[in-house]
Amino acid sequence: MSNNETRLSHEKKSENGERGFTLVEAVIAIFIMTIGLIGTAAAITYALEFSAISRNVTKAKLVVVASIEEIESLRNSRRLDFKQFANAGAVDNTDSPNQFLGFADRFLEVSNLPGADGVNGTPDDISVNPGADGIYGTDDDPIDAARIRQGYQRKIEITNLSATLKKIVVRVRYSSSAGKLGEIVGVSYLNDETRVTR
Ligand SMILES: [Ca+2]
Repeated sequence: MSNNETRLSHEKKSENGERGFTLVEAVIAIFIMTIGLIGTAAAITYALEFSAISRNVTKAKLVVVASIEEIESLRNSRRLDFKQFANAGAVDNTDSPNQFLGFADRFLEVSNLPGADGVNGTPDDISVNPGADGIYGTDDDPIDAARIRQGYQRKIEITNLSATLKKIVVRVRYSSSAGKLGEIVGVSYLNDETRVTR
């Protein structure tokens, strides 16, 4: 066999038979691909979680705004007297047509059932009836759990700044990452519109 023939047969080999992957190369390729996929999966999981949290934050903000607007509306409609806007135990019901027990001084489930007093954020929310003791907002009230907005809790704090001005702080807790709770706080000031001369 001449030298030329030998070279030819070598060239033929590399033209036709493209050399396949060795087992080690395949394993390395799969390993690199797996790392890439794990990274992608982690990014997708993070994006989904982040989007769920931001949805909860948006809803919590809406609850804060709605709570402040409801309080303003209660004042404007004179459903409650200005002096009645207070937390439980601090309400002045003197000479008021509607008796009011006050906003709860603790976090309550947020619901779309304001209870017997028609005001959201009070202890009788989600109570279907007053229970055996005949008093709304106590522990024996049967509740309508279906009306609860799952994952949100609200607390309304009212401070008297003067005889005609109150500070309203609305705190709404929502589900954040890994079972933790986030909190959105809204602050508003309520003046005694009934005293404003028109
Ligand atoms: Ca209520």
